[in-house]
Amino acid sequence: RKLVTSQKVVETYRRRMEETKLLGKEERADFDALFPVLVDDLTGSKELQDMPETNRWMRKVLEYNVPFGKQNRGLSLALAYRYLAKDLSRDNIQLSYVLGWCVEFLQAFFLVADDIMDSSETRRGRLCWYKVDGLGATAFNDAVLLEASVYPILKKYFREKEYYADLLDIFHEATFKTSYGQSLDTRTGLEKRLETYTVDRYAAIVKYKTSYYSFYLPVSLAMAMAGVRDNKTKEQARTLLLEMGHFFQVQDDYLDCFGDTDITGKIGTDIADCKCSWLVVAALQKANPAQRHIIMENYGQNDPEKIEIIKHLYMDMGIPELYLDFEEQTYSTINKHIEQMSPSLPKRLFRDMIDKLYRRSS
Ligand code: GPP
Ligand code: MG
Ligand code: MG
Ligand code: MG
Repeated sequence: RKLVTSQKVVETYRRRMEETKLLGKEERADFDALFPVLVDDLTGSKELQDMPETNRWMRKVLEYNVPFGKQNRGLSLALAYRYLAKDLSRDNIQLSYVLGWCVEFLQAFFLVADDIMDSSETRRGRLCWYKVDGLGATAFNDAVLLEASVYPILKKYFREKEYYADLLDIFHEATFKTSYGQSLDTRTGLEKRLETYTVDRYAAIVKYKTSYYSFYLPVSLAMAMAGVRDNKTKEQARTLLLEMGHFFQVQDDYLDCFGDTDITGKIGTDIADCKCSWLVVAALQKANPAQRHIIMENYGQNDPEKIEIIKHLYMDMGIPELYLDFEEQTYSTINKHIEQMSPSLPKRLFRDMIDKLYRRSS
């Protein structure tokens, strides 16, 4: 196993992240510049001045867990706002960045919690937060801190806006749906009943655990900010964004098994955790009795030899090729759906988003 926390790996990972980010370089610099401001907002409030050492802890939690990702969600929100807004003022652009960071805070909360549930080792090229300094279960409260960070920021920057209540609603709904998806994901993995690993079960898990918060949430927040009120328009965007989310999670599942850890920044855990991954669903669908037996005997156990057996079986069964086919076909279907969208929606936004995902390796 490679030493994933070495400086070189961290640098490779960060360079790769820089290359693959959405938005232009300058806009990204403005976006990045806001993060320390928000950290100061959260940890420097008058009210919490009697908690100096916890403010220092909070700073550490934020600085370790929030930046350093691809920031796809935060940046796609900013991009969406640019395409959707009728009057693009500097102030509103800044506000879209603030909102983008709020999505990144929520994402950091999900990831810290997800890594505990999935018994993962690394994230974004470094140790998972719960593995740092033996934090263990204490990291659960840090996940709560990250989620709770969203709301003081929303209050400070958006309280006076007519769309403030919409923002709160959208965040609450996305969190609720994501926890539903995560619940089905983790319980399916625990029960280990491979007969339940169907295409429908897979689609339900992914729609809830990933697509809502990763794709619908950022665009839906940008729509609220930009004053897009038409329900039909919102519904159309939602359908397409959930489709994109499905595409994204299939890629995530592929990379968990066949990705390069130096580039993804995380060591895969899906086989050991008996996850209802796209790969195992595909393999179960086309397995003959002997292959099914191999899956039954070896899937879902934290044993490097058994994990290797599953990986080899996937290769023997042509699952990576099946994945490449799926990626090509889905990419073209999604592009077709983008072209069919109503003219009231900015097609360029969706094209930019799907092009960032196509053939991704991180
Ligand atoms: C991705 O699953 C889903 C999430 C990160 C949502 C977590 C939701 C919670 C309510 C905690 P994954 O485990 O495949 O992601 P990764 O591969 O990045 O670990
Ligand atoms: Mg995980
Ligand atoms: Mg997970
Ligand atoms: Mg994964």
